[in-house]
Amino acid sequence: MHTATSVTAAVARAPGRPFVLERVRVDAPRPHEVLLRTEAAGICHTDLSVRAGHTPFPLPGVLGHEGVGTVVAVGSAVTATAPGERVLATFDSCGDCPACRVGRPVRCAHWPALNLFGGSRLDGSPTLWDTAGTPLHGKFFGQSSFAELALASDRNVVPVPEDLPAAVLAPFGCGVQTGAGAVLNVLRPEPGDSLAVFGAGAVGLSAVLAARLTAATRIIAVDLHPARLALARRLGATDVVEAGSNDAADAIAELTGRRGVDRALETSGDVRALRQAVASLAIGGMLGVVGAPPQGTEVGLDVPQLLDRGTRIVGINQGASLPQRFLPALVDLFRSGRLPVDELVRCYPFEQIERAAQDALTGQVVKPVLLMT
Ligand code: CXF
Ligand code: ZN
Repeated sequence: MHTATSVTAAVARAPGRPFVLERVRVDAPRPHEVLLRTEAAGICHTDLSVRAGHTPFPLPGVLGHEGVGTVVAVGSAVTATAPGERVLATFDSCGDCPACRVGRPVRCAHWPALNLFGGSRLDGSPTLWDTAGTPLHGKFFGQSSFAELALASDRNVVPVPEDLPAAVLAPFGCGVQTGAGAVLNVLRPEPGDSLAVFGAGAVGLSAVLAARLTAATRIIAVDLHPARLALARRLGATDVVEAGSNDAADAIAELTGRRGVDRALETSGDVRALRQAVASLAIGGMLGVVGAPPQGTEVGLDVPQLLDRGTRIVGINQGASLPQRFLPALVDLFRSGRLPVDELVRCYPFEQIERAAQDALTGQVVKPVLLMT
């Protein structure tokens, strides 16, 4: 017998079906686990991609991977946090594989099982049950935070200040970390460099905000929606390209005196945008890829041209972040006004999760955040 607590959660029952608020039972924490009372949870496109059946995670289950809350119980081996502390939940890692041991948790050998495909603890035990006692898939990104309680771990929670709004802190756990980390940890533009960001959603706009903290002198945002581009400009893009009515690579060539950009970041998950991003690079340029098309998607590339031009294309997971170090730094930058991610957020009561999801899908809202309390 387990001691589980009954709470309300948004259950994704089957691909293509809406979220349904249901009572679920959440397991008690095992030795390295941390139980949070969720205050807020952001919606990321990966949640919606799973729900659409494009990203594998077993359903029925509970999604949500940008949770903020207060610790209510910890397992016997937890020393990193304690009941009463407010924490941000991010991606999970095992702590024990070669990559984790050298401080590279995004390269954890168990990353897919812990964050996506597993739907349970690594040992296969369920963490959630419906009212009929049937197991539901949980542990999405080691948290499943579209619920009033989220079972995280001592490796995927980071303490956060009490005086900042939960709704603004939540998206740091995935979207902000992904966009800002891609720029600050991997692409690292040098003084005078140009950077093009494809896709002005939460990840792309976080990248624009982060680029403004570097000495890059040209920050070009590319998107289909004029409203997104207007926001990108307000947040620090020096130039914008409307991708619907222009060939983005041509427009970028034009903007850069036919040189191309030193750095590009693809956040949209659209393979046409990915090809344009490659075509927009200067000789020796580097493209970071963070936007995920449906599982199995491939893209054609002109290989001789890659060699001639010394192009670097790098996939970046979660901004290559070491969350315990990177997230507090980003939160401090927000506090001092240098990373105004509050501009991206719109809040919804938890009950309106379906409306929030629709508003994200239609592009009306950049980052919907659900408020549980
Ligand atoms: C995603 C990135 C693309 C693969 C699935 C996980 N990360 C966060 O949402
Ligand atoms: Zn995400």
